[in-house]
This record gives sequence, C-alpha cells and structure tokens, in this order.
Amino acid sequence: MSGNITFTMIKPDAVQDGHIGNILAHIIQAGFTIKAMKYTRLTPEQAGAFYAVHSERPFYGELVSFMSSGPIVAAVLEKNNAVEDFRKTIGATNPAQAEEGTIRKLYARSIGENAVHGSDSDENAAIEASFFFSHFERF
Ligand code: FUP
Repeated sequence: MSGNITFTMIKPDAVQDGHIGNILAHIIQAGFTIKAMKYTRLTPEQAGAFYAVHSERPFYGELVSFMSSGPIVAAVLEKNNAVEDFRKTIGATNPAQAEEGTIRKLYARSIGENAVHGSDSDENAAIEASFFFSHFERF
C-alpha cells in the first residue's frame, strides 16, 4: 500500500536563485500538506551521510559539495500516494528531460543542481524525514 508522507529539500541552487516561495506554493497547490519544515545548512558530513547510497557514484563528491554549499529548506509532506505523486510534481532528475510544468523544469539549473529532492520510496521517506526531524517537530 502506498504511504502518505514524503520528504523534500529545496536545494541550494533554488534557494540562491530566489525560488523558495514559488516552490512552496507549487507544492501546496499540488495538494501536499506541510507536516514539518526547517531552513538549515548541511555540513559536508551530513550531506555525505544523507546521500551515502550514492557514495560509489562518480558524481558523489560534487553532490556532497553542492548540497553543503548553502542553505536548504527541508520538509515532510503529506498526501495520499505522496512519494509517487511528488516525484511526478518535481519531474525527471535531469531538468532537460523533465515534463513541462514540473518543479525541476521550471526552477532547476542542471542534473546536478536540480532544485529539489523527493524521496524514491515510502521506506526512504521515513528514513529521510527522521534524518531531519524529531517527533516534536512534526505536526
Ligand atoms: P532523484 O531521485 O531524481 O533525486 O535522482 P537520484 O537519486 O538518481 O540522484 C540524486 C542526486 O544526485 C540528484 F538529485 C543529483 C545527483 N545526480 C547527479 O549529479 N548526476 C547524475 O547523473 C545523477 C544524479
């Protein structure tokens, strides 16, 4: 059965480019409710731990360096079928291949600096939400 939460980050490129407000509005307009949210900056160690699954990939070093390069907005989102629906809302990893009207098509710079993160499974959504938020920070 599909779960009802997913985890997102508005990444350093989109924060720097002034897109926080538009992206949050897009997410809410798409039917998601914000369950938790914070504006923070990852250390390289934290970014490395968050993306540990990619540690053998050639882009890992750049990914860790980019994700710790400036502040991000982290959030837990609620909706029926949240993981799948949010991945449709954000579009393909590479904005050049993302559908028109998706967040990455509208706001991402490139495949490496692609504006937003979205969990890829219910299991990872739970792990990623817990990486950033305690139960006292989730409403
Ligand atoms: P996604 O689930 O769409 O965020 O994509 P992945 O989990 O495959 O990749 C995670 C992040 O690694 C991407 F958001 C950006 C980075 N990445 C690259 O920099 N180059 C690649 O070829 C693939 C991913």
